Amino acid sequence: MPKKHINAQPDLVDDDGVRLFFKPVQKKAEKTRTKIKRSKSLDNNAVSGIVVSPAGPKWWVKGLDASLLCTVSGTVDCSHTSTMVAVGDRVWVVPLVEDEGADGEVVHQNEAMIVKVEPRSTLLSRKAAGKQDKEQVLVANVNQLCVVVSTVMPTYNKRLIDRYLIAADKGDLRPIIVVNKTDLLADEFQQDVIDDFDVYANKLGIPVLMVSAAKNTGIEELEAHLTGAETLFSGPSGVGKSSLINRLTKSNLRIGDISEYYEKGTHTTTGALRIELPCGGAIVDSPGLREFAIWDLDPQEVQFYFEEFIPYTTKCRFTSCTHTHEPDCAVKEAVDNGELDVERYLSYMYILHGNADEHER
Ligand SMILES: Nc1nc2c(ncn2[C@@H]2O[C@H](COP(=O)(O)OP(=O)(O)O)[C@@H](O)[C@H]2O)c(=O)[nH]1
Ligand SMILES: [Mg+2]
Ligand SMILES: [Zn+2]
Repeated sequence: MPKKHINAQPDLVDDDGVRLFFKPVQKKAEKTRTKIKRSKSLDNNAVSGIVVSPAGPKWWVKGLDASLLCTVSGTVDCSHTSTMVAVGDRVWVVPLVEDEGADGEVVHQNEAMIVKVEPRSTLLSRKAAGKQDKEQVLVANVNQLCVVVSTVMPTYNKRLIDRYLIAADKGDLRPIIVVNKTDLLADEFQQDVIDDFDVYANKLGIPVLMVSAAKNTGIEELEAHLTGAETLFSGPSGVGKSSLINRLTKSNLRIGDISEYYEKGTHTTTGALRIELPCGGAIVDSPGLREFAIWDLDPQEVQFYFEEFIPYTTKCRFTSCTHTHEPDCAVKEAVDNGELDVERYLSYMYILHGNADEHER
């Protein structure tokens, strides 16, 4: 199975305003604000913490006994090259002492400077918004991806689900599919939706949970899947991610108006937020990912992410078969006779041809 590549060309400033360590020559003024220095010995005052959310150009870091507002400047010890700091990163910070210096600048007690970012065990990235061909790390060190969709309002989109599943596979994240708003579906249609997810639950072995945040059903089963894990909640906006997280964590995230809030322009960042679960583990909430493009995927690789195709791909007449137009293609035959799911094949075609489905956002 092909794995993630994180060898993106670093740029001066990434989308969240984090200063990276390579600089284009034409921007000399920005030089040396942040330097990377490997394996430098840690400051005696450094404390460890986890990055919880962005705060403009700064970051909230949760230490053992306090939350600290952290800047990334000066010298940072860090081994990765794309997006220096992301939500979920394990970091070391040096608290800033109350400054009585000549410039009279007062530094608040809850402020600190990130001096080291630990290597990431996993990461989920996307192509940065806009034209630039650049990787943006959305979240680090999660080990599950919970794809949240809803039965209706909005109706789930399988093209998008399959894209998320590829992202999970690339990032080594265990996938879970949550279908929320079952309360909006008449009883006689519940089974139809369950059948529609049969390929995921029974062919691919992915947990598919039917839940309702409004009616509080299925929440305990969901909780059992989340306990002790670091789980990213992803999915289109409006499906009920925040509502579910509020149910699970007794927190008070804003419901309904989050995406509107982000679209108003005051907050253009994709601000993820890590929230600890009372039962152990944590959830990372992320606003709807508008341009969820799969980073760094070669057309020849796409078929390997559709693992149920693999027993058939070896039976195609041509070893280089793309399973699109070739004669004697075992994958197409299996789709025609119902052995392979036609919707999964459709997703394969969309992704292979680089088409984002109009409706998937
Ligand atoms: N009927 C129904 N509405 C829900 C459910 N979960 C969330 N909602 C509503 O869906 C809208 C979007 O919810 P929100 O949690 O903000 O979705 P998010 O954008 O994915 O975080 C709000 O109006 C919620 O009240 C549910 O299980 N059933
Ligand atoms: Mg939300
Ligand atoms: Zn083929």
